[in-house]
Amino acid sequence: MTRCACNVEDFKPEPGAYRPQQLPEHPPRILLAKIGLDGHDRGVKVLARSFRDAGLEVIYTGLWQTCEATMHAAVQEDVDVVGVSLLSAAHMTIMPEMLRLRAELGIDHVPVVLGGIVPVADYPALEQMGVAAVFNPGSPLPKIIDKVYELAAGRRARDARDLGADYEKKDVRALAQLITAIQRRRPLDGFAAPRGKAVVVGVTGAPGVGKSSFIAKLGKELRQRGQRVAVVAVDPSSPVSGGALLGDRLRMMSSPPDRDFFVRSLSSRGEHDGLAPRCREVVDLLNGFGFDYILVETVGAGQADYGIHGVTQRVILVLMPDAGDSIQFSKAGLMEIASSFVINKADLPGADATEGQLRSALGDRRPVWRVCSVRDEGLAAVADWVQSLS
Ligand code: B12
Ligand SMILES: Nc1nc2c(ncn2[C@@H]2O[C@H](COP(=O)(O)OP(=O)(O)OP(=O)(O)O)[C@@H](O)[C@H]2O)c(=O)[nH]1
Ligand SMILES: [Mg+2]
Repeated sequence: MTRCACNVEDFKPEPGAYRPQQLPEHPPRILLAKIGLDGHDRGVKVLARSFRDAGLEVIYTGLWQTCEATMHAAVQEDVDVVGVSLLSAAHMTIMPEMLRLRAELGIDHVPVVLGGIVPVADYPALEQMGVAAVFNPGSPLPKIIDKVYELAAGRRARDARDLGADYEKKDVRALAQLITAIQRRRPLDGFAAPRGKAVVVGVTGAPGVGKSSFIAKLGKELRQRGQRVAVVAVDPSSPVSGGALLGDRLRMMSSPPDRDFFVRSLSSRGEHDGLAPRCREVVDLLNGFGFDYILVETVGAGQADYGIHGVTQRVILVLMPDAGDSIQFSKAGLMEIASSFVINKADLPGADATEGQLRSALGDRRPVWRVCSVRDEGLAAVADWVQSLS
């Protein structure tokens, strides 16, 4: 393998403390994408952190995405800006396809910006095809952040009555924009979601136990059974900047994209119950849209974070091997409100012991499953239980 020509050690990221002069009341949302085989994710990660510190909500979808999956994610997430990072010299192929899909999906109002290794000679052609801005490795972060804020500020919210009419026609863009309207506390002009009959299940557990990975695979299993699935995934927002790095979606990206697997990332925006503000209204909106199952992922939870109990019919508590012993499993709070337990990462040592201690501490009939989300193992039994709730 050829080594890179440049010295990586020379790179010193600028501190991410820059904030624009005037922060808007609600954080703008940007989706950051790495498309194709380009594995250079260092720059996009620096950006994600810097955007978060500058008060933006950042949805990072991870490496090796397709144009199609990225633009479908932009629709569901109702972002204000899409940012593409390309260091693979494929920009003159990928950007026209991104813009074609933007038009096809009816989200021409969303500016698409590009950053990475892009020869200046290509800038005019990119601008002409409709790319809103191009940034190269020399671009100062404050300049990038200001431009993103400027582009996001140019967006005009649609009239709630029009959105309501399109929602009733099952337009997924209207659903996504109504979620934003709810989150941003805009008046809905009398619009109310119809009653639905979805089963609403909460998924909670400590940070990093694999909640998102588990939801991705449970959702896949339910989709294979012909069920329509929506996910609300909450990640923490910064108490300092108000921004957030919304990383749950990264585990749930599917290619080709699936219209009946709707994922919406929300930030906690100062709520302390593991959920986002107005989470129940968001769930009602998804319910009225006709999903069969709605899965709500909390922020990485602690023992006293049981707000999810009030929003969902059942709660799955995700644990992992070596997560504690029978004393932890006997404590009050989260353990009490769980309807069932998933020991994820069952491929790791200690799953047997954790299951034994959990079962002995529970002493009741609540189900316990062992799952390995990364290997797609153990999901069928959980899906059977979820379906039995209908
Ligand atoms: C580090 C590095 C690597 C690392 C990547 C580690 C990682 N996880 O990212 C490793 C060693 C793995 C690597 C491998 C390769 N690399 Co390399 N790599 C680099 C190097 C030296 C630095 C990139 C970097 O991290 N910069 C620091 C970050 C912070 O900056 P940045 O990514 O440019 O991002 C900034 C801006 O561009 C901008 N930006 C970037 N994205 C976005 C997105 C938006 C929306 C916005 C607004 C702004 C923005 O803002 C960021 C912050 O300031 C560059 C050379 C260079 N000087 O750029 C070569 C370079 C990118 N690599 C190159 C090549 C060829 C390769 C390999 C093919 C080499 C090989 N034959 O194996 C492989 C391919 C790997 C793959 N799968 O894609 C070439 C690409 C040539 C081209 N495009 O024409 C370069 C340019 C080196 C060269 N001059 O030949 N590489
Ligand atoms: N070994 C192993 N790793 C897993 C498994 N499931 C998830 N992981 C890894 O665990 C890490 C965290 O996974 P996530 O799904 O993001 O965890 P999370 O609980 O949603 O994290 P937060 O939302 O940040 O609380 C990732 O690196 C996953 O790849 C599994 O079954 N086995
Ligand atoms: Mg998660």
